[in-house]
Amino acid sequence: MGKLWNVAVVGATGVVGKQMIECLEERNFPVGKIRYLASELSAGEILEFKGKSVLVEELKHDSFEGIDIVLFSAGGERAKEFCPSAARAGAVCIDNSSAWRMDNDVPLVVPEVNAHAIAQYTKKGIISNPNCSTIQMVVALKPLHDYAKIKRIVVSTYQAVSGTGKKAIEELRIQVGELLNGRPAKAKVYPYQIAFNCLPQIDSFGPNGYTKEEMKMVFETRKIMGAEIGVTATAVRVPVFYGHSEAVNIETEKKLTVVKAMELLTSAPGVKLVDDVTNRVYPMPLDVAGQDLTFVGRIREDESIENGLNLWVVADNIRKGAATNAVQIAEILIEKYLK
Ligand code: L14
Repeated sequence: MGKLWNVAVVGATGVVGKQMIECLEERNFPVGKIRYLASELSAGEILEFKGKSVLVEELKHDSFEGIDIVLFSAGGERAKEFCPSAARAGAVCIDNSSAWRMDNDVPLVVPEVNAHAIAQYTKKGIISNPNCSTIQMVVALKPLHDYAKIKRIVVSTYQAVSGTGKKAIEELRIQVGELLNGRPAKAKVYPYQIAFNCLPQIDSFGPNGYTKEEMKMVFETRKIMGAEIGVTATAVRVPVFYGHSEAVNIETEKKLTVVKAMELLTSAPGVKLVDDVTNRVYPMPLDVAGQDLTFVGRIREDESIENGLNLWVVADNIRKGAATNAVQIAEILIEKYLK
C-alpha cells in the first residue's frame, strides 16, 4: 500500500467544503487521518467520510498539527488569517479564496494549464485555487492559445447562485416558491431579486466601474496562462443553481478555423467538446452539473475581425470551478512533490 496523507478540510460544512470531501472519496485520495474544521457556528456538526462519522471541530491556529494537506474553503478573511498557521505547522494549504491568488510567492494553479507552477508551493506553503469562472475559461482556451496565441479575450459570464454558498441557493429556491404563490420575494443575500432575473453584479464594484469578479478574470487569466493577454469581462448572476456558462470571444495572432479549434479541443485534457448545432447539441448548466469536465460548444468564427472565434463554455462551478480543481492539485502534490 502507498503512503497515506493526513488531510484537513477547512469550511467542511460549506457547499465547496462538502464537495471537496465528496471528491476525496470519489477519487480515492489516499487519506490517512481526516479532520473537518469550520467556524464556531458549525463546530459540533457530524459529517461523514467514507461511511464513518467525523466531528466538525472549530478552526483554530493550532488545528493543523500532524496534517499534511489542507483544503481550505472558508472565505478570504479566514484564509488570510489561518493559511500561514497551517503552513507553519508543516502542511501545504490549497486555498479556494481570492486572498492569496495574486501573491507572487503563491502559485495559482489549474492542472490542465500550469501544473508546473505547483513547484512554487515551497515559498509560502500555500497554493491558490483560481476563481471558478477563470478556471473553466482557461481550461478551454489553453489548447487554442498554444496553437494560435490569443491576443485578447472578451467574456460574459452567466453564473450560478451556488458560487455564493448555501444561503444563496436557499434564497433562489425560496423566492421562486414565494413568487409562484403570489407573494413578494425577499432579497437578503443579493441586492435584488434573483428569481426570474439577471444581476449584472458579482462581488463589489471597484474604482474603474468593474466588479472584483470581473477583474479576477483579467488578472488570474494572465497569471495562469503566463501571458500578457488582454482580457475584458462582464460577470452576471443568473437564476441557475449549479453550473457557470460563459460566452467567450477570442482574437488570435494566427488563424484558427472552427475545424482546427474543434480538433484541438477534442484532444485537450479536461475538455469535452459538445458541438453539433444541426442537432441542437451544445452544453448547458443543467447537463453539466455533477460532472468534472469543462464543456465547450457553439464554436464559430467571429466574422467581424480577421482572426476571431466565439465559444460557449460551461462547467460545474462547485466541482471543476472549486473542489475538483483543488483535489487535482493535491493529487499532483503528493505524486510529484511531497515525501
Ligand atoms: O473569487 O459566485 O472565488 O459569489 C467568490 C464568490 C467566486 C464567485 C471567488 C460567487 C468568488 C463567488
